[in-house]
Amino acid sequence: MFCYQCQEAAKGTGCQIKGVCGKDEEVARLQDLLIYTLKGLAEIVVKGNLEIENLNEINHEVIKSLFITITNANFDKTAIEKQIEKMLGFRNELKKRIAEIPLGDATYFEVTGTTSMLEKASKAGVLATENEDIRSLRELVIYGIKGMAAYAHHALNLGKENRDIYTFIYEALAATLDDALSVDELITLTLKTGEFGVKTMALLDEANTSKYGNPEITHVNIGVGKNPGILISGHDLTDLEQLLEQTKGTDVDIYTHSEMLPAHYYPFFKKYENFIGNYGHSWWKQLEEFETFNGPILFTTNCIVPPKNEKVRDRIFTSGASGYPGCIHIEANQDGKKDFSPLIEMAKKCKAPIEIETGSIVGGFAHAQVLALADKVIDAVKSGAIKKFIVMAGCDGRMKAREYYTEFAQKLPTDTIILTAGCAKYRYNKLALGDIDGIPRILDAGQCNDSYSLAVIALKLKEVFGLEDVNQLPIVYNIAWYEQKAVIVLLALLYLGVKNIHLGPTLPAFLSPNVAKVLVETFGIAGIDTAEEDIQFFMA
Ligand code: SF4
Ligand code: SF3
Repeated sequence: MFCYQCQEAAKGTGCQIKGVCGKDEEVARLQDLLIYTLKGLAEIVVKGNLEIENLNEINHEVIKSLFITITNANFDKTAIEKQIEKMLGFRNELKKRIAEIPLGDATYFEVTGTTSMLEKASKAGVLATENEDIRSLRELVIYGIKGMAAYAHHALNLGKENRDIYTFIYEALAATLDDALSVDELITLTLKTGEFGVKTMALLDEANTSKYGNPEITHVNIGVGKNPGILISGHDLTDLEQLLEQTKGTDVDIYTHSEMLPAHYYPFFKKYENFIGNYGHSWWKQLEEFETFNGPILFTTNCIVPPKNEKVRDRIFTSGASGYPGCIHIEANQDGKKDFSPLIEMAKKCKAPIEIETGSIVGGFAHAQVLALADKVIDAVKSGAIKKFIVMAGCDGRMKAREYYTEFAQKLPTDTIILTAGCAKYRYNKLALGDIDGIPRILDAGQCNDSYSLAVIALKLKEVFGLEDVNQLPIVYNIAWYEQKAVIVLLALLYLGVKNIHLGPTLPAFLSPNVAKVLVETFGIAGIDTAEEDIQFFMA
């Protein structure tokens, strides 16, 4: 196996024996083959000029397949094999629809059973591209569309889709097979990936807010109640809605975990009396926190950490693109409805969660809420009470080097405001950083996709202050990344013209020295230093 798609790639270069994430060789290879299958299918769609409108089910399964391969989403070999078979079936069906045009191996290969899949995968992975710059750009695009697909999948679950996004995904997948594309053309494709990243995050924002209302300032309880609970993790709000509906009026409480925390900020979910609060921290602390939670856990998406304790594993359920061997997967029926009764029945027999902390955290600062406070914010900037906004959105991870973000937040001068989104916030969202004229010093917009909100806020401020360039604002970017959704967020920011983004705790292993150089020279991308030095740099 060879995988270098996330920030924790072994030795900063790539996982070759087993993933640091826990993904084993077979799962890694099957994920590679699933991606290769999608590339072949996309080549048929693109070269055959097939109408995207007529490919409904296939479009949906393509984005689900991409989502399955995101870091920490799906460790279930059987589920991935089934998805490969399904996508090969679609690929072969599409091939029949087009006239004879020359097509490549990805559109023709056949596999039967695990052994032949693994054998084929060994020639279809990342290292199949020999030139390291081409490989780097191809993977940058692939990781970007993985993130894009995840967000498109959530929007689709809410009944919103945009076929232009699917068209782009096919174009990008097929382009990664095209040996005629130059480095420059691949760089252009990378920026276009960012453009569609913006479109996808806007679509998901529309889907979320039109159904659940605009996030608003909310204090979220981090303590526990007396009833047994179900813990819901990941990013899918439709799963949460269904779970709350199915537990309404029962003695089973619902708690959010990690990236599901921002659900509390939406007005829609506030009516559920059994929606108690948020339990624990970001994803990588789950092994210990699931033990004390005592009840069943539902993963709607990433990030799953392979459970070491069987008793905990037996309480884990998955849905959507996520999966783990030995855990029950809750399938949606044709109308998208899921039956969560196995979790509810299990919860009734479990003890209530053990309290691991008390108090509350505040959030809900997505674009509508911040723009409602715009006058106050603008006055504070004009009076000098707010000197800088620091965007610290992104992902959290288990590396010790990430203590940097806590230290950075703690040491920031008191006339700064942190704008955050994604699970990166858990490194500082429980610090008592106070407020500036009533504006909390940490403004949490929501999940990683709500980084879109931070871009909307920046564009609005640019307009209000009459500036020509978003980079003239007193906003700096110190982003933490881990998995591929952060890649699409980064590409989206680059597309919007944001410069000088600092990215940590380490730069992606998949950036070859030449590609990294282009990003540094064109966009001013930089890594991180010590908290003190970076603060000095940002405040200068
Ligand atoms: Fe390694 Fe990350 Fe790939 Fe897992 S996802 S195998 S940790 S690079
Ligand atoms: Fe976190 Fe996994 Fe990326 Fe949605 S839950 S941000 S890492």
